[in-house]
Amino acid sequence: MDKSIRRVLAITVVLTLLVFTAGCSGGGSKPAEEKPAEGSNAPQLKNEYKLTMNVAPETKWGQGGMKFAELAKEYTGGKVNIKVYPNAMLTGGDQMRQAEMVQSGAIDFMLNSTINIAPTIPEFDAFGLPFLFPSYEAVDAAIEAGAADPLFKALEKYNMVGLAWGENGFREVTNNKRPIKTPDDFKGLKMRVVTPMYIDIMRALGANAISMNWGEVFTALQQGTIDGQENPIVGIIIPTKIYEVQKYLTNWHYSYDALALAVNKDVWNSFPPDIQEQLKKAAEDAMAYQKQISREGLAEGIEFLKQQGMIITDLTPEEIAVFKEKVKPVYEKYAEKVGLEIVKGFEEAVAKAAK
Ligand code: X2X
Repeated sequence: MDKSIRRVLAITVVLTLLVFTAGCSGGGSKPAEEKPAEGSNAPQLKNEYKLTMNVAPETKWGQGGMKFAELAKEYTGGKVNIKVYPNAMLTGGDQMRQAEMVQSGAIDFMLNSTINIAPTIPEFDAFGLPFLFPSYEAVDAAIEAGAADPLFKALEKYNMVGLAWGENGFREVTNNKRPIKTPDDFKGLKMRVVTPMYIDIMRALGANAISMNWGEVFTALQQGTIDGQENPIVGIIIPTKIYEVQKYLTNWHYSYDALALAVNKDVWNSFPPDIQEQLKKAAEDAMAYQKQISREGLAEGIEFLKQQGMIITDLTPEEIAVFKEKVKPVYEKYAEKVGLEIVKGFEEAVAKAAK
């Protein structure tokens, strides 16, 4: 190669290197926003976070989900935008898959019944154990005493963080065949439930248990594919008009349904401490509101159901004791799955509240 050409090439290489180095060092004037330094507190927020829930926005549960999104936006000064996806639409209506999808990070948040979480995390059957809670006071006392803390701890093992407890409510049974007063009245009824614990309860009572996603229940009741279902009065039965397709309701408070407001752990860890604090407060305030509206108006609600033509059956403590005795083996089986230490924590808080 000619000497002069070689010199030109060498100079070009040196100049190129100089320009490149200057570019990389930022020259002092370039903003550093493209790549925040390691350990920087600059939040890496998404434009939108997804929250899944199994029900329509009109339900009390649904209103709680909407409230959380609203308060999250307000308390973070507009930094965290949560979009609520109702009716389990993100899992194609498969209500038991929502927890898995939050675990994997495909969905960011869930406001989910412990029933739908239990197939993934067995500890979550604790709240619903048949006839564990005699009243809302007992529920509040158990949460206050920290009985449910091991459930949020279990969530962490599944890559999720629990933010607050909400409430679907006490589940009451409805059907189209006859008033239910004794276990015998369940004989042969086609009862829709969700998970194995509830299938076992219905079978222990002599019913024909069918697992079905919530999205299909109204039509199945209407068409007579199933005879009955069980859900809370104020939270679900009234707002979703179940009374239009059901004749009989028994007020037996057999299972308490709690809601967990939870978030994917990696998403949670991506929030700086101030945003975490604001979101935690949004969760607590939204769930306090959600519980309040779920408990209001029960007496009026029952009157309304009667006006709609439903026959309401109330049970005496003695009549409830008969059902309780009948499902005791199911209680014991699932207490084992939940973990006996955890169940003991609940039982002790309930006993203390009764004093
Ligand atoms: O499926 C139900 O019955 C519902 C709406 O209560 C739950 O998601 C557990």
